Amino acid sequence: MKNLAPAIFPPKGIGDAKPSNKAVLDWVHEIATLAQPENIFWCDGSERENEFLIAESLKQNVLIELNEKKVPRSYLHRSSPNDVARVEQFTFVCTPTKQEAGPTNNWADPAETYAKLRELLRGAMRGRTMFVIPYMMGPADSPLTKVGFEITDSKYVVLSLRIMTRMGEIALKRLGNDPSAEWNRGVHSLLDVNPERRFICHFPQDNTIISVGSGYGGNVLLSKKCLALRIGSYLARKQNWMAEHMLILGVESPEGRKHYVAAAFPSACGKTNFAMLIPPEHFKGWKVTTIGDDIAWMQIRNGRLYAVNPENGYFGVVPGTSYKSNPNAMRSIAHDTIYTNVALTDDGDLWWEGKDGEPPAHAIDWRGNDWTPQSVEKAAHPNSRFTTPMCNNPALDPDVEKGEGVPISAIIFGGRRSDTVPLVYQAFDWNHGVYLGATMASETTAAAAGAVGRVRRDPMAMLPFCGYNIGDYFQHWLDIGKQLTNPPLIFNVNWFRKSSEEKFLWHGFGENMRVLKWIIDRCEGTGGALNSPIGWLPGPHDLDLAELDIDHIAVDQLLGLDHEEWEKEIAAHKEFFDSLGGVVPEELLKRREQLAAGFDL
Ligand code: GTP
Ligand code: SPV
Ligand code: MN
Repeated sequence: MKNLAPAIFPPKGIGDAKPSNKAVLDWVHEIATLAQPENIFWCDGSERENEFLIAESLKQNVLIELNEKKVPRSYLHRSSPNDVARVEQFTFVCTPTKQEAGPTNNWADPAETYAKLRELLRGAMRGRTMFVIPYMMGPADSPLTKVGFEITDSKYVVLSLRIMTRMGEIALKRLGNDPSAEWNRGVHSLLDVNPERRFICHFPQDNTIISVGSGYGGNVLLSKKCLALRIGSYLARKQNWMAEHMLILGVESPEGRKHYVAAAFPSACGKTNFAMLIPPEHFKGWKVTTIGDDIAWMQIRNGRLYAVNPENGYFGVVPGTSYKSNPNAMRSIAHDTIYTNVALTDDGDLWWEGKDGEPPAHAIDWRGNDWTPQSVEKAAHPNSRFTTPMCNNPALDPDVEKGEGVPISAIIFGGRRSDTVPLVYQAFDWNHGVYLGATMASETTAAAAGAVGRVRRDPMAMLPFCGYNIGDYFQHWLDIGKQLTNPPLIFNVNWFRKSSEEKFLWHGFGENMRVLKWIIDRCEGTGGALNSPIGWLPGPHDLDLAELDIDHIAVDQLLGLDHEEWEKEIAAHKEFFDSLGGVVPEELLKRREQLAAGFDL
């Protein structure tokens, strides 16, 4: 079998940034003894190191060169066709008891799992280089910030983490030399990229992650879903903060009043797009800025929730990204970006479904095969991704590095629902908002392996990311609410409702500003709304739809409640809660009864 990650031998001064914390050194020694790499490369995240690793990656075909004029300092990576998305069925939470992992996680016994993984890792890095990556999640001066180390045998992981996290010296400084300091241990090995030996395992009580057999984003960039969400949520409950699958955006009125909102949509349901929204012409003078596009860490300060983005870059969905749908993303990925699983054109540029302009007459598809517009196969994989530093984003919020975070005025939940769920509505209060989050559902997407388009409950968009018992997670939300004297208002949105002809009823993208504006109006106490059984709904005149090409029938369909659909929906809430086997807090069960009563059910 072809060696997937042959060793590299750096010149002097590269790959020798050995940290001094003894706990880290002992752990690296332990893993090296087990995996037996050819050599150890201590990463510092420097420009020189990066250039060296890019050159080596080009030589070994881990990266493919692009046209320097079209996409400066950017590269294409192709993952194995068997390895293109998160694998929820092979993702485990290994708490001492099954009950701690709860009904929504795959649980495995920690001792047995460590033993199994040790066998898989034994000698796994023979002939390969073992990279040790120190990284920091969160702004340099935030109390929420965490340090992690990732050991990996993948250069793609090193190059990506340099974009996605604050890597190198800054992390070592934050950690210091105290051997008992809190830090995350992450071990990754490609092994032979075989789906039968692919496991993403979390040991929350040890602050440890071990991932083997994959080379794809969310499975191997251990900073992201593994640390910032699964381990993060576990730590957050213990330490009384929140780790959420949320974008964070700033929205400023022409008068200069600014609010921040956080929004939880499931994977591939619009977070990056919403976080980079450009208001339409009609909203001249309004400005939307990005704090983060995927993950929010929030803490309580003076009775309010404050959020930071733990990440330093965006790992975003490529297909559908265009100057029409998301100009800020297009500008962000125009340079210094790693692309994964998109198509390569004959002139060294990139192509994907939904990009501006005409498709090329010929390209090489994401698998490396010839492609023409007549091909049945897609040019880019539906879950193809860009990895780009957040500093590339023209709409980056000036307070993104602020350690205390930004105050959150509203929390928005949302999913992909063809029917039932209106464009937007507001929860009656915090606990009702927790109910909205706990019962939200979405049609599945290509971000995870498996069927696409199937409606599934995805509480707070955290179903694949909550690192402990979902019942305790709901309770944590309720407990946080009790400590807030000035809680964010909570909303639910659905950009994806369809007409009977299966067409989206709502324009989406920049036009979502109209919904955001109503949300801000509600926060400021000025927006109108109608009381309904599901929450506060905007009347057709409460939303500013001026200069939008939409008829009143579509508006009625977007904002309407269909009694039969809601009867089914409420039954599905009950079925979901029942399926969790008695862990759902009483308060949420009560809210369901109230909702049913509102529909005379
Ligand atoms: P993850 O990175 O997987 O967490 O995804 P995400 O939530 O950031 O989703 P993203 O913004 O990347 O959007 C995913 C897909 O939904 C893309 O193909 C977008 O073009 C599409 N999309 C985003 N916003 C809208 C919208 O408002 N309306 C419609 N119809 N599609 C949208
Ligand atoms: C998601 O699936 O929600 C992502 C992409 O943000 S990944 O990092 O692969 O999880
Ligand atoms: Mn995500």
